[in-house]
Order: sequence, then structure tokens, then C-alpha cells
Amino acid sequence: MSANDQSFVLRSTVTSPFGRKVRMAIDVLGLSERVTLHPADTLDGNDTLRQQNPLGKMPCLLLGDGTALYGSAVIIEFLQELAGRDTLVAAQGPARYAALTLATLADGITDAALLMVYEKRFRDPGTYSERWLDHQRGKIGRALAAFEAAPPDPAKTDIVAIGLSCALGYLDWRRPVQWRDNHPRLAAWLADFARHEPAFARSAAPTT
Ligand SMILES: N[C@@H](CCC(=O)N[C@@H](CS)C(=O)NCC(=O)O)C(=O)O
Repeated sequence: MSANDQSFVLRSTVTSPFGRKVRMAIDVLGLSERVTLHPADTLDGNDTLRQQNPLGKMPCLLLGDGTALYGSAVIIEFLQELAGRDTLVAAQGPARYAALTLATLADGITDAALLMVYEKRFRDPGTYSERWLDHQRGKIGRALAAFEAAPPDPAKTDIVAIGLSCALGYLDWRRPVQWRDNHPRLAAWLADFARHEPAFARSAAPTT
């Protein structure tokens, strides 16, 4: 069976910000009919996620032959090739590497935000490391400042916009830092992007 006939399983919760990146890409690329979401529990040692991805991280895309792909950027590249497009990441050239670098910057916001959330999830109250939390806050602050200085084009849905919107959506949801008041251009970018790209709202976690 060629990849063009295959259907896929995505291991992710609907609240995972990296999973949201992939769910948005699936929607944008018109692949929703071909991908089934199977929730994963990263804390459950018996969840097959740890066999599929030894890191025990989601999202993880399972191909028909059992092959597992992980890393949201890797999965998105696979999906856009499957869809026969290069709208999310240029196939080659300087634009490709510029976009992948900015996408890494956006993902770094999400990584740091997750580490702040995990600090409080895995440690007992009173034992949180303020030094560690500050270290992560610094990363988020510097990355947000870089995007505030040069927000992307809100009318363009690519791997940068997907990663950045999911990072900001996660900051809004978990609130490890307050970002809106001191990043007005970025807040405006998110509002404009959400108007331009309905997959952002469609990929939001249910509120109930
Ligand atoms: N670089 C990975 C990061 C994935 C990641 O950190 N996923 C989180 C959930 S949003 C996770 O699985 N955390 C569980 C853990 O770290 O054990 C990607 O882009 O997919």
C-alpha cells in the first residue's frame, strides 16, 4: 500500500500544544479523513506510546505498517509531502531554513512553558525551583520579544504560524507567564491569524 492510500493514527491528547500543531496541519492540508486521533497518556507506563516513541512524547504519528514518526516538525513535513504541497515549509532554499529556524524559536516557547508546567506537576508545592522557572521565563521572554519585533504575516499559514499560534494558545491556557499586555503586536498577530486561519479555532481543546 502506498502512502497515498494509507490512513494514520495520531497519538495525542487534544490539549497537547505540540499535538495541536499537527492537528492544525492535518486540517489545513485536508487530511482529516485519513487521520484518527488516539489519545495518549504520557504518565502511564503501560500506554503503548512508550513503545511507539521511546521518549514517551506526543504527538506520534503511526503509519499503516506500524512505523512511528515523532517530533511535530517531522510529522508536519511528512504530512505536507503526503498532501503533495509545500505550503507549510518550503522544500528547499533559504526560505526553508529561515522558516524552520523561526519554527524552532516558536517551539522553544512551548518547550519552556511545558517545563514550567511540569515543574509544578512533578514537584511538591514549596519545592519548586524559582531559579529553574526564571531560566525558562527568560527563554520565553526573549523568544516573544523576537516575534514582537517582527511578527509573521498573519495571512500566511505555514509551520512558523502554526507553531507560534499553538505556543501562544498554550500560554493563554496554562498561563505560565503573562504575555499579552507587553506584546501588543503579537497579540494583534494572533487575533488576525485566527481570523485568517479557521484551523486555529477548530484545533482548540474543548472547554468542558
Ligand atoms: N519536540 C517535540 C516535543 C513534544 C513534547 O514535548 N510533547 C509533550 C506534550 S505537548 C509531551 O509528550 N510531554 C511528556 C513528557 O515529556 O514526558 C515535538 O515537537 O513534538
